[in-house]
Amino acid sequence: MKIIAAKYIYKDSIYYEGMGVVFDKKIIKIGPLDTIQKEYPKVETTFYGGNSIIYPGFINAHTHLEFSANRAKLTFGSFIEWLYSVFAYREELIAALDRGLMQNGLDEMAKSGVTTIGAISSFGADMDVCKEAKQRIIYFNEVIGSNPATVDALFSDFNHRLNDSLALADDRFYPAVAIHAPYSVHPILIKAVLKLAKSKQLLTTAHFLESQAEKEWLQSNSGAFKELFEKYFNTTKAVNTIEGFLALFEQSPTLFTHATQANKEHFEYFNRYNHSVIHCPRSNRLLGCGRAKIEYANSLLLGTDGYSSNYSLSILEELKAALMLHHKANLKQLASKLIESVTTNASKALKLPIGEIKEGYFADFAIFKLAEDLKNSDKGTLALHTILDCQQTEATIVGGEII
Ligand code: MCF
Ligand code: FE
Repeated sequence: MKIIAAKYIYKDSIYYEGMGVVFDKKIIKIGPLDTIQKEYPKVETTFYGGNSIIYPGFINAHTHLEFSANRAKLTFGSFIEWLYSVFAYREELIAALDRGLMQNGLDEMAKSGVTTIGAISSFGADMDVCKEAKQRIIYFNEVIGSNPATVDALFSDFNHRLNDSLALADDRFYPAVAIHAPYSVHPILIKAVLKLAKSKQLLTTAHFLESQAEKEWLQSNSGAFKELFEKYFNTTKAVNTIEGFLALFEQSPTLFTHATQANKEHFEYFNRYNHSVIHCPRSNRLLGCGRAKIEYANSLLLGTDGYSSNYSLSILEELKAALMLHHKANLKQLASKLIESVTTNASKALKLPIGEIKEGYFADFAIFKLAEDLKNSDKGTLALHTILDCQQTEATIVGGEII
């Protein structure tokens, strides 16, 4: 058992002073430090100092560890050019992948305060490293394929990977399901996979309306995707419409990633069906996809995406980028909302006892020290200064242990 204390503790979106937390693998009690110390006199206290903040461990809801070998092979700047480069270099990137590269990504996330990771697995090459990771992993087995002739084979391959991951499930490793995107997965495959996910109560995620080209293809079978689909898949027609795709998810609250081309009505639809949006601002910028209208999302989460479309997996860098991208938003309010996107909102959307400092929840913490104590104690700026000033944690704790 341990006690930790700091100048501030972030709980229920409020920065409390003078509090301590008692925990072992899970959080046992939160309360005024002196009361807690009297109640647990034999338990040692670590106090992190004057300008420290204890947050629940941050959640990076979307990354692709299997693309960790990419630095400059994939083309940035335009989504369609990026997609062509994925087709050209996918094999090379997978061949260059090793445990060390994926572990570096996990370590980079840990330093930035990430204690739970949504890992999209396209091939299953990241299963071992995720299983042995120090953080908690939501392991999203991806299904992809738009050719109806291959649906059975693809489902069987997906099912195999899913079952392998289900055999490893525990409170650090949560198997789940990723449907790649509306342009790349046949509705028959989507239905089969969602049915399975529902029966096993697995979380679901999907890339959605990431680029202008994707939207054009889904709406009118035209635009830059047309040539690509003709060339690689010998087809001139999208397998889903936007509305048809979304309708498949009505019974399955889902985490939709990107949504840069989603309009107000799409966001209202997400809100109505308890879907969440995972925002990946750096990936969106680097692939030329534009700005997601996050102001319309009720449940907003944040993701770094992978090295396939980013230059680091630090969630602190992602928070900074989000703060800069949405330049019309009120600065302090946006900062608070972004901190919620990596804590409370993710907690609710993932339906796990994480992302909040709450009795009975996992003892996962991200502890930061601000560059300077905020003399005027304007708590409205604590979220902002966490994002601006912090490059890494003082300590990252998962299941009660420093990682
Ligand atoms: O999120 C980014 C951009 N959008 C879509 N897919 C991916 C991203 N990073 C990696 N991917 C993967 C995806 O999971 O690349 C493949 C899929 O396996 C691209 S689709 C041919
Ligand atoms: Fe992605």
